[in-house]
Parts: sequence; structure tokens; C-alpha cells
Amino acid sequence: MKLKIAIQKSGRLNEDSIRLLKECGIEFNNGLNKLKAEAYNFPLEVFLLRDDDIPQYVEDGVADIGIVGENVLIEKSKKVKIVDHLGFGKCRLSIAIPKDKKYKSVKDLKGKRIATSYPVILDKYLKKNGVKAEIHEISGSVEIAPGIGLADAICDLVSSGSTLFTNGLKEVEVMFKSEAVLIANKGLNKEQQKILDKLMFRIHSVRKAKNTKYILLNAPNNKLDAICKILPGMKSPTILPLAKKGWSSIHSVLNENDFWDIIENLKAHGAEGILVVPIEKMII
Ligand code: PRT
Ligand code: ZN
Repeated sequence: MKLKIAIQKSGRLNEDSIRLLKECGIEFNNGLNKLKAEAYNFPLEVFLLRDDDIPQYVEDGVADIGIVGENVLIEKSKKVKIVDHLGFGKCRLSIAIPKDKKYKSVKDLKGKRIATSYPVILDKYLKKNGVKAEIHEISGSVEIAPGIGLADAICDLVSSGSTLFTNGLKEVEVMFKSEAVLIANKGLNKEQQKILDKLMFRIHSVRKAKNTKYILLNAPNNKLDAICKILPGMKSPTILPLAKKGWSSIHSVLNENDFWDIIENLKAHGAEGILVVPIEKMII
């Protein structure tokens, strides 16, 4: 029994999806133009597809699970389960208009022509806000639509904002924030679910490690109590004596989010020689 996973063949999610599987220790040969690859060391078969097709394949059970942008998933309105958010492919679906146009609220879109590749999400958004506008569905290069007179506004994905900027547009509404999600067919059998659980355990270990750093530092023994209070650790920090009398080395783990606050606090309490190193996996 193998679990079948669908990932994007080429595009923005391809590299990160493959990297995630490889970081989970899953090896496969994703050579050029391959549509299918079998993992050598994990019961997984990898399908390489266009992202737009992934929700349908997973709903139909052609693939058991898949990695796709939440934006695509919602647009396609397929009946699948979101297993987890994966923390990459982050972007937002926004409405933008030419930068010299005035804009106060979403009501200003009334009667306007809006070009988008996301007609379903846009339609829902406009209805929710009681705004009637004309939706022009186009499949690519949405950002040029206002410039060529095809539309008054666009609804498209934005990440850095540079595409909007170079096309003389400004972002006026953020409709929703998206990232890559792991989706699953709703009718997985026990054996498939077991493989998925095993995969999820690995994904969590990899993701947890990414947000966490290993920290080593030296401190005089009379400062140990204060420093240990600052460092959470997995259970508690490890303390080892240094060859230099009256000094110890302290080892612990840190969460990336409060990283700088903790480092500053440690220094203020007498810590020296602070080393921070990445963690490859965290098995908790
Ligand atoms: O060939 P296939 O159909 O598989 O790929 P695709 O061309 O439809 O999708 P692709 O590879 O462009 O994007 C795949 C997924 O990546 C999307 O569904 C999103 O979930 C996610 N993602 C993250 C993005 C972006 N960021 C993004 N910036 N997808 C597209 N963009 C585009 C956007 O449409 C615009 O043209 O990038 C431009 C804006 O980028 P900035 O940085 O200039 O703001
Ligand atoms: Zn696509």
C-alpha cells in the first residue's frame, strides 16, 4: 500500500513542496518531465501536476493527498479535508486599482469591471459586501488589464507588491491571506490514514525545528539561576561545568519568535559567548 501525493509540477510551490518531502527524509527522483515518481524509502507515490488540477484529483481519490495554495482550493470549492497549513507559498488575494484613482471603501467598486483569475472568491466577496460589479475572468497577466483598458480594477495574488507597483496599481482591499496547505481525500482508509499520520509526524518535526534554535552560552555560576529563568528549554536547560573555575556552559532551545528579546535579556544577565545553531529535526 502506498499513499499518493499530488504536488505542483512547476511553479511557485514546486520547490518548497519537494524540499519539505526531502526534509522529511523521503527520497525520490523528480527528474525533468516526470509525471510520477515513487519514493525509495517511504510508502509514497508522488504525482506532479498543475496546481489547478490538484483539488479535483484529491476529491476524486486519484491522489490521496496534495499540496496546493489555499487560494486555489477555495476557488475550486472541492470537498477535501485541510490537514495542515505548511508555512510556505504565503500571499494574499487583493483588489487593486490604478494608483491615481480615488478610493474610500469597497462600495467604490460598484459598477466597475474587475479582471481576475479568481471569479468564485471575488463574487462571494462582492456579494458579502453588497457590491454589484462586473467580473472579467482572465487566466493570466491580470495586472495588465487596467493598462490596456480591459478593466477598472483587478483581483489577484500579491506577495511583495512589486508587480502591482510596476503596473501603476495600488492595493485597496485584502480579501484573504493564503499559504500552501496539505489536503486529503475525505475517505482515506485505515492504512492510508496510518501513512498520512506518519508523514504528518515528520512534517511537524521538521517545521518545529525550523522555528526553534539551539543555544549555548557561558555564564558565571552566581548568575545561573537568573539565566535559567530566562531560558525555557525542552524540559529545562542543561548545565555543564567549564574548565574555568566558577563558570558553566548552559544549553537550551529557543523559539524563533521571541529570539532577540531573550538574547538581549541573557546578555543583560551576564551571559557570554552566546552561540545559536540551527536544529535539523525535533522529535518531541
Ligand atoms: O502551472 P500551474 O497552473 O501549476 O501554476 P500557476 O502559474 O497557476 O501558479 P503559480 O506557480 O504562479 O503559483 C502557485 C501558487 O503559489 C499560488 O496558487 C499561490 O498559492 C502561491 N503564490 C504565492 C503565488 C504568489 N505568491 C504570487 N506572488 N502565486 C502567484 N503569484 C503571482 C501573482 O499572481 C502576481 O502575478 O506573482 C505576482 C505578484 O507577485 P509580487 O511579488 O510582485 O507581489
Ligand atoms: Zn495554476
